[in-house]
Amino acid sequence: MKAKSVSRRRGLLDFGIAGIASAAVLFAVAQFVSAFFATASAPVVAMGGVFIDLTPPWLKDLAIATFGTNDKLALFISIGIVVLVIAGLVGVLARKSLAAASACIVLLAIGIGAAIFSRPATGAADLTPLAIGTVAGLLALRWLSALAGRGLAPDHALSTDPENQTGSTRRKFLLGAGLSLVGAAVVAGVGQSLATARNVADAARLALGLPPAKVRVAAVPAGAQVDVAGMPPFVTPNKDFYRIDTALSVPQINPADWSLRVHGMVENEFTINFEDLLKTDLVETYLTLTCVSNPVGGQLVGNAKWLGYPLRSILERAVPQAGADMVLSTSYDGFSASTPLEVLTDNRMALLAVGMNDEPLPLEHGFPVRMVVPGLYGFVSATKWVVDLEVTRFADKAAYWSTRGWSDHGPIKMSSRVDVPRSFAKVGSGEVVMGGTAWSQTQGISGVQVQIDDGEWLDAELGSEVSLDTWRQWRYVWKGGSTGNHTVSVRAIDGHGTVQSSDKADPAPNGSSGWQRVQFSVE
Ligand SMILES: Nc1nc2c(c(=O)[nH]1)N[C@H]1C(S)=C(S)[C@@H](COP(=O)(O)O)O[C@H]1N2
Ligand SMILES: [Mo]
Repeated sequence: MKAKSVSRRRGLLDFGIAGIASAAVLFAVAQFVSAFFATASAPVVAMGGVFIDLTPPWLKDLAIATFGTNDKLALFISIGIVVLVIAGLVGVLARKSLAAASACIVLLAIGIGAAIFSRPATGAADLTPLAIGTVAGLLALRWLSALAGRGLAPDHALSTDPENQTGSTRRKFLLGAGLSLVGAAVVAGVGQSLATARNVADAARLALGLPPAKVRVAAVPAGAQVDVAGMPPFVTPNKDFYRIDTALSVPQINPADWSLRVHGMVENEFTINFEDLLKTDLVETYLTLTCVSNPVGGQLVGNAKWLGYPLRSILERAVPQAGADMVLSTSYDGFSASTPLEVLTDNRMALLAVGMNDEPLPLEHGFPVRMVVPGLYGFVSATKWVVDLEVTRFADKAAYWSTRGWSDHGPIKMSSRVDVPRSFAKVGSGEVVMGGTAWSQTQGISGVQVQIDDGEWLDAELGSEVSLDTWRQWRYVWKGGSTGNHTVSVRAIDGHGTVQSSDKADPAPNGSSGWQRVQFSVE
């Protein structure tokens, strides 16, 4: 009686393991084959993409608030856990009926296939990796459940001597399951390197030499960087530049295949390819990008030197029709942004950018071409991997985030940040040199004030201004205070004398506001 229940529990466990190992085989084989197809042909990438697109705004905020820019890793781990549970259950089902379990796998595969097919930039051929993976997974399940079933003496058994037979057959099962898992890991790993090696975009980017700008921007004056230890650099290096997007796998676009279609409410529809874009009069500009999800005091803001062609010139060539008030830009992977036509045609330096800090755009920042627009949050303006510009009306079209509860307009709210001291820093007694950053793109920053504890607001020194579209650093030397806890608050004043709003607002739906207050202690 007791022996029987132990063997039953072990049977369930083994079949659960068989299910999980088979799923590992399925996903690994599909991942491997996907190296030869669109990136979204990999089941995990496609499922994650669908999940992101269906994520309600509150969950997206929560994910960014909790995991920051690790939100994608968190998503992959969650998908892994769900797959693990389902695979275990399917394995257990195989104990009763292999046919039923196989049917379940086929049904789940059809669901995943629908996810792959629904992704932008995939076609029917991109179902091949999943199909091959599914066949491998079904074979693995058949094999492993046969091995697991043999271990199930006496109730399932071929054997007459339960003790001996179950011992050696179980070892065979565990060996088979282990082999499947290790094999899956190896296949997935090789597939990953293969995909990297076959990344044509990466190779093309390395080989690309960008032409120099016709209009160069002056070098950043030394005074833009204030003399405070621990300040972020005035120009954010590409590798440190924040990255926010809905793309689970970075789109790989060969510039030779890239083109931008300009159409909609225009007199002259046209398409421009990369070669012709590089022949235009390129200009350089420093511009500070900001994400609408940036909380007060947050790090989703970065400043770079961009090289590109003015969007104003693109639109002059297209000639927008009367009544149009928006440009809907769409990326290769289906993201879209709604930018007021006015903002793209006034005299601010909105660019179709090809270069970032004297290099071609990094792949994850939009290679080969993206938009950057002074004064607007990225979600309504900074489309990476841009391939389509439709001149239209706000009344007729809505962009990616606007259909998910975010605003359809997104001017950046003036903000300021304390970079030094960091929250809960311990400082020595005596002078404390503080510093931070403030931005109000298109208006500029004319002042920054700090408040220590509940004291008066005092003017900070400002780093040199590089342009109205870039952030400005500040510095304040505090004479020091008594041992114990203190706070420093900061607020900015823009080029028109307007003081940064103290109203506290969360990022959704159109950007955070309020004054940052940092706690630190004097030791
Ligand atoms: N294709 C694409 N472009 C996109 C996004 C995206 O999800 N997909 N996100 C936008 C958002 S919300 C921001 S804040 C900026 C961030 O640009 P970065 O990753 O280069 O910093 O890109 C914008 N462009
Ligand atoms: Mo953003």
